[in-house]
Amino acid sequence: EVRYNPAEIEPRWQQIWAAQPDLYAAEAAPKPGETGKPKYYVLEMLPYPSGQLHMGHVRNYAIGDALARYMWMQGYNVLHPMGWDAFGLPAENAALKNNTPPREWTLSNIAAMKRQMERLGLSYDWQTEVTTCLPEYYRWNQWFFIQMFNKGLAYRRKSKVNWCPECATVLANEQVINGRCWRHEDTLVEQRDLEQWFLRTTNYAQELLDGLDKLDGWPEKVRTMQRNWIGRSEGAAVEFAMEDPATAPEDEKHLTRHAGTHVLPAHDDVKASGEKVAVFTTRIDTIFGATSLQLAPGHALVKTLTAENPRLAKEVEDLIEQQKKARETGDIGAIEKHGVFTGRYAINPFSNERLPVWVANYILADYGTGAIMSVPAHDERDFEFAKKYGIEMRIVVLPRRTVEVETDGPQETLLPYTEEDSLLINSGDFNMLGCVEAQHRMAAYAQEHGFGQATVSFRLKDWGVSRQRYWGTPIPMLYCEKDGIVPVPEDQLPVILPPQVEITQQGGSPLGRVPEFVNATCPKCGGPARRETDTMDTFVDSSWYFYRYTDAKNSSAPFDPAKVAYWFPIDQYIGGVEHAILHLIYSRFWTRVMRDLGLVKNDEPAARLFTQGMVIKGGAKMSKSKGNVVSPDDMIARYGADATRMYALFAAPPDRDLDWQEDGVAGVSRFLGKVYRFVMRHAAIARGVTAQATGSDPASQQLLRKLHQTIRKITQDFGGRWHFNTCIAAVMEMVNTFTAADEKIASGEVPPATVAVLLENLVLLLAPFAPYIACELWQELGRQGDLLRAPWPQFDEALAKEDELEVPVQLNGKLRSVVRVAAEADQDTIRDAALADEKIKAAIEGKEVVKVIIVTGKLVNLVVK
Ligand code: ANZ
Ligand code: ZN
Repeated sequence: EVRYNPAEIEPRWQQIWAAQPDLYAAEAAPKPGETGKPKYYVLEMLPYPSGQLHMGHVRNYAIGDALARYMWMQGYNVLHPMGWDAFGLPAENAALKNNTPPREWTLSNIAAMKRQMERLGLSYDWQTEVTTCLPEYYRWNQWFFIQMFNKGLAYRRKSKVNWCPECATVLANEQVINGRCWRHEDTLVEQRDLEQWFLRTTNYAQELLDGLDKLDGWPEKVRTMQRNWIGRSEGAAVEFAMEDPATAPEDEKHLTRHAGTHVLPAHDDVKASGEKVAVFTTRIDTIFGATSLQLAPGHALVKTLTAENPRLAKEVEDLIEQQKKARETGDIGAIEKHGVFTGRYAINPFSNERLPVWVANYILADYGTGAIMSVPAHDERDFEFAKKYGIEMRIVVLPRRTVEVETDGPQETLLPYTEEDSLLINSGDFNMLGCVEAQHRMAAYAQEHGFGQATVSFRLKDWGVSRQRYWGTPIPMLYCEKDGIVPVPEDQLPVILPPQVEITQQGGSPLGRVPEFVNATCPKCGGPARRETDTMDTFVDSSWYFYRYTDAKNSSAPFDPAKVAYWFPIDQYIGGVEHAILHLIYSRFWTRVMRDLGLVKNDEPAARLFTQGMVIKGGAKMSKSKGNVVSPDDMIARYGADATRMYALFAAPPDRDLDWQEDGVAGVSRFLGKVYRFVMRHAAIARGVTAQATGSDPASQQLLRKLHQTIRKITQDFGGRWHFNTCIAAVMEMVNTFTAADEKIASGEVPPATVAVLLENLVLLLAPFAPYIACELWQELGRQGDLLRAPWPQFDEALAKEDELEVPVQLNGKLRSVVRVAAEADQDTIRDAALADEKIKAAIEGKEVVKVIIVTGKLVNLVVK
């Protein structure tokens, strides 16, 4: 008998496919007035060209490929592209290690991985390939950067930034995970003061948040992660004037802790110093309960205060050190609280009281305003702090019941009392208001009097995009002594990354050591200018690459807006959940920037997002360090690409983690062998015969029923749950049913036209999952035309319907009726049918059914009293 030999079949089809460059090419958008096919853009996240695919890639692409093939067969015009996220640090590390230039290393990795993708039989249109490290692509990063600069969306500022000593570069906030580098799990990120370029993601914070509500094609967990990352808080900003220390009461003019624990009404002589401290609070309603102000150690005013006070300076140093440590261990929220009284007071604009001003390690410099009013009676953290330092607590909010009935109750035991469905007390004109109403009124009052207003605070920060690295897009900016920051004129783009750059481990941007690169001419004054030597974060590249696929060869614009208007939004995006915050927020931001530049009409890049589970081995994520990596090449060599991909879909539902087991791949390979032999055994019968379900004999009926049930299952799953594991299991079951009928097929008991139906459809159902064997068998069946565009089989409900059985129903052993149920009905269904039968209902009227005995498919006996 013939043997299934993927090592022979697969390379042959690779050659056939490679000779047809348009095989997977999308059709152009229909011209106005034409109605084309409906479009479908299916996209898998582009890989970093590390040198070889891992199983996570294989799984991701097997899902996308099955979907793309299915949608073609459903008659859609499908765009299914692939590209390379080709800038980034590993290329520089490899250059250091092997002395290969990053460009060569990257391009040869791309070639190797592309070969692997071809071997896997993935249906990409390589004519739209995008490689982000090539000037054809990155010049548009530069162009976008200049557009953003001109709109004030790209700006340069000195600030505290995250620095990974291992990467020797700055990282965006999104790239710091629990205080560590996203690339180096064990490397603590440091804070440095540097001049950096930022993109104003915060301009779109509200829109990015609101947009999530409409993204119902995205997993809820991703939307929740983004909501938390954006972190919107409604509250108020309130300005406190600093008291002029010269006017402070005599006995408080020394720095003691004790002095800083009490709140006193400001007396008439107290004057403001002119300095102001703004606080951000979500609970302005508790402002009469504020008993201190707390500044972050990094707050601007702290610098002024410590300048005059070395003892304070020393203590603040300690606080900074503690914050740094806490950041490193990951959880600054759980920091052990410490603080120091500054010796100064501020004036509460609502109560006209003097609040001691402290510096505390639990206040962050980069959230809100970097300063808070501390309300120990109503905030957990403030409570803990005040208890430690003996700072006064003041109750200004209490449960309605307590306020209205038991005013003299033991209120202290309630503290900290943080509920908001309560009433204000001890709050001047605002007494007896509910908290929420008080928040509105007090914010309005602050605004009226010019010392505050309602505001919204976001956790999201602007995106720091400067990287002190070589292998990235040069930032297209010039520094002129006369004209300051000047963008490179657009007709001088791209600013080419110089090929010969010495990469060393020493600090500073490698481009800074290339004088030919650095020294430039100012386009405004013609004088000498210095080029920016930082490069862009590689997440810039991936923020818009999927737009470029629609028009990858355009040399005069990033893309033609008409093409993007046709293809966008992406209908289905598939990738790893690890990008939920990074790439998926940046690309939502970039889309909005492009929209506001008039380039795209869509607000969101992708209508639907699917995040597949991880591939694990022996319970752990596959990784070099764990030594449990299974190479796709090995699997392909041993079992073929079809079996490898099909196993990746079969072993688990696609959203769950998949435990890779080689036995399983072997099992799928055996199944494909069984399919191959079955089809080859009967191919001669079907060849030259038009498929038509003519057989009305029971054998044909049973086979057709199984076929149509399987078509129905797979069709429904593609449209909904994507449980490809159960789809493939259903095909396996169907093949078992078919092979059990081998003799009836061979003997002609099943008519040839019906055999043709079975074989043809079996091949069609396999096509999205195992394209090589499907193409091979399609040819063996003598079917002409491209399997890729063959219509997906339709299921016929009538044919799929199970046969019915007649089941006799007895009462106390005597036959009383017969009911019809589906052949495979379960016991409950059969019992319900018996009890619902009219004759039976009449016969048991007024009696009690004490027992129901069912012999499945044969008999029901009701025992009645
Ligand atoms: C007074 C107050 C009283 C507060 C009260 C809360 C309860 P979210 O929801 O996270 O936005 N806060 C403000 N800026 C801070 C900073 N830079 N570092 C640490 N804490 C800061 O939290 C806002 C609340 O967190 C603010 O409201 C402030 O404390 C604190 F009964 O102000 B609240
Ligand atoms: Zn100039």
